Amino acid sequence: MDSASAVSLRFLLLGDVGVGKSTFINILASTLKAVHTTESVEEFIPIPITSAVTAPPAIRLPGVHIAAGPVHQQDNTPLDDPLGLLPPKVTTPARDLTFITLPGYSSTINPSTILSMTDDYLNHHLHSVTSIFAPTISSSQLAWFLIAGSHAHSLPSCAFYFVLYELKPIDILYMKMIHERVNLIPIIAKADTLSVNELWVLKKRMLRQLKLNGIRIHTFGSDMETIETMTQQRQWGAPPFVVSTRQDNEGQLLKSELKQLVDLCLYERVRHLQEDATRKVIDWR
Ligand SMILES: Nc1nc2c(ncn2[C@@H]2O[C@H](COP(=O)(O)OP(=O)(O)OP(=O)(O)O)[C@@H](O)[C@H]2O)c(=O)[nH]1
Ligand SMILES: [Mg+2]
Repeated sequence: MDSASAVSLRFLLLGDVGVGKSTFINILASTLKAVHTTESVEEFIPIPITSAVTAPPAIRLPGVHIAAGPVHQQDNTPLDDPLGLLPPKVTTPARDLTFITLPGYSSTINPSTILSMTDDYLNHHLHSVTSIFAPTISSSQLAWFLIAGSHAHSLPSCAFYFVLYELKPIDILYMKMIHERVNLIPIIAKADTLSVNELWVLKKRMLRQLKLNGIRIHTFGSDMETIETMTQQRQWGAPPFVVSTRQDNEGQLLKSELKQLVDLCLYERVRHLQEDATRKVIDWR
């Protein structure tokens, strides 16, 4: 399969300094099959003209790019295919994944610098993806391009927003600023440092706080009632996703929904991610 038919996904990692963003990328990469290349990348975003004259000419963001081949699943039984001559069935196309990290708000004396950088980052991508087209392009044509031509643009598919122990007022401010422009997926970081009971209390409280503040999160096609019911019934696999990058002696992740999150984002619900990201571009323009 050539790269043109690969699924191109771009993930942003947001959240304060030291919450585990870099470790998360490494652990996620280690769960992928058929990885061809993993390389460090940098993204440069021009600073808007309105910013202070003393500001550097561009924002430089570190990232990781992973090129993964198609995942084949051989579902022919030995009876159907005794000599193993039938081609394997492709279940997942090749993937072209980019992870871009924005600095945590404690990395500067003034946290609003980081919020405004994120604001500039999102606007830059929305402007560049829409400026390719005549303003008269229909919403359906634009949607088609954004999904089918994902290789031709670098619009983020979603933002993983890492929260440690509680949603602080600044997190709420941050999320409110971005939720209409990017798919927001809240992550409860370092879950191994909390008891299972504490995790459920936190999950429930976070959903309530998000709702109270009118923050819309990406739900992979489920409605919010379903997400709330899953949380009430203590069923894993819904946002906010509990993530731990710590492993036990057998290499199993401790208290983590990382596997479910990876399955949803990279395999099962890619289309929902792309459609929701597209809807946001259309609403924004
Ligand atoms: N207990 C625990 N520690 C973790 C986990 N993930 C990361 N850490 C530790 O937390 C520290 C920070 O992790 P990083 O991945 O560097 O965090 P970061 O968000 O990339 O940090 P900055 O890039 O500095 O903002 C390291 O010492 C990690 O080993 C986790 O799931 N559980
Ligand atoms: Mg880091």
